[in-house]
Amino acid sequence: MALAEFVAELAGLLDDAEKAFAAAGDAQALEAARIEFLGAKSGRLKNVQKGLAGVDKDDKPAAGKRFNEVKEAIATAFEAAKERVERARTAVAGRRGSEQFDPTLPGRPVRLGHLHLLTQTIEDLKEIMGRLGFTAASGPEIEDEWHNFQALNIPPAHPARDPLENFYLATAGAATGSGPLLLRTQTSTVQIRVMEQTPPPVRIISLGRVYRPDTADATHYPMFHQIEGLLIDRHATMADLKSVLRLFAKSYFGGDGHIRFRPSFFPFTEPSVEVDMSWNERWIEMGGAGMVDPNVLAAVGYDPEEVSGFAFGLGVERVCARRYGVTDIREFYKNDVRFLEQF
Ligand code: FA5
Repeated sequence: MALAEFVAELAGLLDDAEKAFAAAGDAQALEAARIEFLGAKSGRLKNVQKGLAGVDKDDKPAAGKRFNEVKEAIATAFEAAKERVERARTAVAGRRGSEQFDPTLPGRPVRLGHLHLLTQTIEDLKEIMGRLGFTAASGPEIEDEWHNFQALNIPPAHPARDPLENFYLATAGAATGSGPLLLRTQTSTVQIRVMEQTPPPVRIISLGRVYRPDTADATHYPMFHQIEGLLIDRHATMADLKSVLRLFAKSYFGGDGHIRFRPSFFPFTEPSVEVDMSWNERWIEMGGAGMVDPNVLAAVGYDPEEVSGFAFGLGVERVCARRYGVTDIREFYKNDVRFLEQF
């Protein structure tokens, strides 16, 4: 074979190879082109190399040199194409956010939370009652029977003390020697704790969690919050109790905050009332109240002949639901942000 013919064949091969590598759009197409031109067994470069044997003896060195140059040029063209395809691939992956980090992109905004509606409500209630001169007091959620029952004029045989009506703690009392302990069922316990510590007059509220084995429904939950109020003074009367609760309802619910009182019974108040709030043309029970029973005053060392007082305990979930139009108090505890972020 003449040298010129061999060189022309090499030139055509290089031209074809460069075009094929440049046209390959992805790794798969590039690999197909590589096999076509650089394949070890029957690639086109290999075939041309076989033609080298037929070149005239004197021209062989020149032909071999040119073959090596073209072989290198094809390899260079392949490497360049490979780099290009790789760059395109990582750019796509980077846009998907997996491999490349782009520091010029704007940051993701942080979602700020806010206080839970019930926490806001507790603050609101403290503020309103604060304006009426009541200061906030607190007590433990794990209580003994004296504060949850006995001092509140609830004797041992009373059905309210039934283990099925309470969350007693199986071992805690035995360990401390304080008698049976339970999760408090009402914030009225704090009345006792405050009166044991403070001589009259007393004007406190207490807000906190209480626990009862109640089945959850739209108006009940096994754990809920109460706001307790207690006022002890000389000559405190039922009229004072009604005024305070009416003022509270007007302040918290606004213009349509009507409440009514129904005769009722609590062991620790005499007389006792149930307090209802109006809601959508209906009356919903908001809490209990009454004049502190003389037995309770005596139990904490007060003189029932000297002082009198009133107490009330309202359901925080209930008043909050009424104010914000929430029709099911279970919503407060689902932790669904779509519900909570509305308030
Ligand atoms: C009491 O707990 C009395 N300690 C209230 C009291 C205080 C009376 C001071 C007299 C003097 P009662 O069990 O009715 O009362 O509960 C008071 C309020 O708590 C109810 O009116 C209701 O608003 C709310 N409540 C009761 N059970 C639940 C519950 N399972 N889930 C949500 N709220 C409840």
